[in-house]
Amino acid sequence: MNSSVNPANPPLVGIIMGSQSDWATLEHTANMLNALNVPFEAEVVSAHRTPDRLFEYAETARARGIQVIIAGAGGAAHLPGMCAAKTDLPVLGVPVQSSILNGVDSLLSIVQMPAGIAVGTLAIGKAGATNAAILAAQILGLNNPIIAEAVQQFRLSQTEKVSSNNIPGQS
Ligand code: RP5
Repeated sequence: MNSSVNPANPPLVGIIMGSQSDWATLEHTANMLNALNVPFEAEVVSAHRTPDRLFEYAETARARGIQVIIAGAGGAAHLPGMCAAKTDLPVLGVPVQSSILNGVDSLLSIVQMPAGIAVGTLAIGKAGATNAAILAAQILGLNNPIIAEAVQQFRLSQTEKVSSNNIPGQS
């Protein structure tokens, strides 16, 4: 799951997830970052099962060149909030669609941060995972015109797809 990091193009986004089982969701984040040519790394870091690893990850991320962290977790999803507590980098939280409560548990666990520590919370599942990548690219694009242009091109192509998409039997 660890992305192969190109030393000439070090990761700007860190994707972390609470379990290997979250990859089916966070894979959509990775796919969109790849589509936008944003270098990233991806790791399993659990708030509950590997808390020391989480603290180390969050505390060292900025020094390693990471500028935005995307944290996905399901159920009692403390990963994004605990990560945000240990770094001043922007943290985007992706609620994974859990099997028992359908991801509403994940969403509420991530979104209801107490005032003072911020997590930007996305939608449950694939849409949130995809949009987390786009939002991360937009944040990076504030200081990186190449990434800003990639986001712009993606939006244009998306608009064109909708415009040229005839409804079957109606054209
Ligand atoms: C959370 O528990 C993970 O983020 C995952 O969504 C959920 C279930 O994990 P597994 O039991 O599949 O490892 O910590």
